[in-house]
Amino acid sequence: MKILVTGGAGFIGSHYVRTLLNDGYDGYDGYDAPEADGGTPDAYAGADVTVLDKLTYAGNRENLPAAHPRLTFVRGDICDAALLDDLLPGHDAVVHFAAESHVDRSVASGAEFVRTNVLGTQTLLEACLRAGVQRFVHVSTDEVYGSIDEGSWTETWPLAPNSPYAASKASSDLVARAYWRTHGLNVSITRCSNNYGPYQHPEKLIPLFVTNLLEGESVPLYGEGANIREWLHVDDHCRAIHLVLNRGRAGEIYNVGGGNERTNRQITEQLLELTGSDWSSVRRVADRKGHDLRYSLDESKIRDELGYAPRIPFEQGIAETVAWYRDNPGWWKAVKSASATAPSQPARTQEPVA
Ligand code: NAD
Ligand code: TDX
Repeated sequence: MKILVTGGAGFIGSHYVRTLLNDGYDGYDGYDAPEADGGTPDAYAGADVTVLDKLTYAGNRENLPAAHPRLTFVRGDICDAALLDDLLPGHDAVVHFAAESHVDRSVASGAEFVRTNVLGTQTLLEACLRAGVQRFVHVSTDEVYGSIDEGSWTETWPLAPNSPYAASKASSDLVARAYWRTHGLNVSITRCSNNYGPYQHPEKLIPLFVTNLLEGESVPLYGEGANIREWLHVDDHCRAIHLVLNRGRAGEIYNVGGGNERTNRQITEQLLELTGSDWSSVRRVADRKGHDLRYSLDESKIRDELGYAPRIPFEQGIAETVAWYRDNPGWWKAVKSASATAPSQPARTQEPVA
């Protein structure tokens, strides 16, 4: 088997690739397979992995092994149809993480979000048809549903995205579904809540706050800090994606939540405690434009149909995450200084196979 992973040098994609290369999904350890399924083994165990990543400010080659006998790393753009036509033949599956992912950046400028997230996804889907790729998992987000004051979204909820980021993701979900409905491409879509864990870019709430606090700097809390997010460890998200890759049905959408709803004030309080800081380090700043109040997913479909259950309790995961940033200052200091200076560099190069 051969899997192409787009965006595999980013936060979630690199976690997925590292786990694949470490044979971390074999047998779905930790999951209750549905009885009818009899605990189907991982069809992609031992697969070769091609990572296609543009290495924007958010991508980092150091998030992946420098060399591995089953890894091929290609620097390139999912909008580059000629590159995709070269690369895709021979791949059995595509797991599509590549995206512009930061809401605040989309508020400042939305063009790159539409280009990569919408046009890039469509270019990739079209190339998959040409190459005869058999399976496609499109990684999406809970933000496509908008904001919900009470209750939780099921997969049939209407899409009402509020930020340019969320709108571009909702558009790409619809395009992905259309390639299933029109062309019969075997596409499944996952919609996950907020992830946290190691190797997350320090522009996002948790790594920004942790790294600032570790450096003795203040942290910018938007508005009243009353906005609610549902947090899931990146490892649980990736396990859900791999489960959907193996067992998800064509044309179906699977929410991936976790049930850990927290206000941003609660998250801040916890990070202050874990870093030995106090509220004097917190700066109240102007709210994000169009700031969604609350996200909450109903994930009974993936639990009931695929036997998924997250396995990292939030208190444990957040403590381990803070410890990881404390232990790896070299990683985030380099990322912080690079993203302060370097623009995105589109380029295409392929590394030799190890
Ligand atoms: P990220 O920003 O850390 O990584 C994105 C990766 O995509 C980077 O490596 C970047 O270089 C690459 N990329 C960007 N544009 C590209 C292009 N045109 N061609 C090829 N590669 C390109 O993002 P992340 O947090 O790892 O998110 C991964 C996916 O998961 C995204 O699709 C995002 O919408 C989705 N998601 C994220 C979260 C979250 O909490 N972070 C939650 C739900 C869903
Ligand atoms: O400095 C900050 N201060 C602050 O109060 C930042 C960066 C964020 N926040 C708030 C805004 C949100 O309510 O924290 C919350 C989380 O913010 P982000 O980390 O930017 O995440 P969010 O906007 O919720 O989007 C994330 O989850 C869904 C990911 O970035 C998306 O890619 C994913 O789809």
